[in-house]
Amino acid sequence: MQEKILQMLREKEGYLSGEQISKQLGVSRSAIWKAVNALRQEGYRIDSSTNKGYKLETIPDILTAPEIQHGLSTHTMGKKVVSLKEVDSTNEEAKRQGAKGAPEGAVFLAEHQTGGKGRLGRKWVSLPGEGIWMSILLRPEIPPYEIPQITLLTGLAVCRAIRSVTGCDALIKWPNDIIIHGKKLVGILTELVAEADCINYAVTGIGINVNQKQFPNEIAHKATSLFLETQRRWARAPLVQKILESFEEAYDSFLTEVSFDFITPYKELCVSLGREVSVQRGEQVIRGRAADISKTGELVVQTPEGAFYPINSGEVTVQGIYGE
Ligand code: BTX
Repeated sequence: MQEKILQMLREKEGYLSGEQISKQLGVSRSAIWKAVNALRQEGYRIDSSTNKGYKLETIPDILTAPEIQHGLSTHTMGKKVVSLKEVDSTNEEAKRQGAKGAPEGAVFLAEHQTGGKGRLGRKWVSLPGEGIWMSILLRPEIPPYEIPQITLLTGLAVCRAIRSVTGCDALIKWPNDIIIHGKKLVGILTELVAEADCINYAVTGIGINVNQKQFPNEIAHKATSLFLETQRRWARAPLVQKILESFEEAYDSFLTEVSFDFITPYKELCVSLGREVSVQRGEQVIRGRAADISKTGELVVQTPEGAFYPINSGEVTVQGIYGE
């Protein structure tokens, strides 16, 4: 009922009378009062006047299902939204729910992650309220070896969404970081639950620094936020919506179009190309120039001797951009 009242208040420009709500929803005035107070607790500013009724004045910066789904134009992504105050990791939550049968496109968000994860066992700093910590559950019918392409595709979709909503010059550092002015704005972690030749489900986790004014010492030199880049706060729900829309478009094309080419636009936004890079591959370190990205998403490194190495995992350090 709370959601229905919120929807009615959104649609009404001025005041909406208690009588009208009561008639339309078939509920008592006191039930309406209770629901309005619950919405206020969530941060909605709702004015009430004895003669005129209720008026929605401001919407809080929260990542709840109603805020994300209001006006969302996707057909699958975000049709189920689970919004948590605190969780160990949204990727872990998505995997737990994936095991219980949660549908493709389910989105898991948290205000605070107590155990936010980066790649290779690293930590992702996910303090409360200022960022977007979200995971999307996917059930793609593709062989497991194609999953790295989903990571690249997510990077492209998120980068495009950030550029379109904020106008920032966000770029992609292969394979999965989004950076602005050489500092990390977004991290993406894709995880897979699969048998040898088929995927049970995949989870793509996206961490975006949005309104942080500062970072803990250990990452302050390499992390940035949209606030630090633009000197203004950003509402997070519209950004999540744009990401889901942009991701769905790319993901659908990837799954259905035989010759879908997302590598060309990816390359246009990829800051790693043309730079000197070094790649740790087991004991070996390959040094050279990032010459290209292959059709299947590998970074092609050309050594000074002229040899080409396609790299599909491992740690790449790009000169002039933070390393790990
Ligand atoms: P990564 O391994 O490329 O990056 C982790 C490294 O980035 C850390 O070692 C640290 O140096 C730096 N770092 C940590 N936190 C931040 C931050 N907030 N901003 C900038 N730099 C940072 C990237 O891993 C993948 C991160 C995915 C995070 C999402 S959040 C939602 C989902 N749930 C979850 O547990 N992980 C994903």
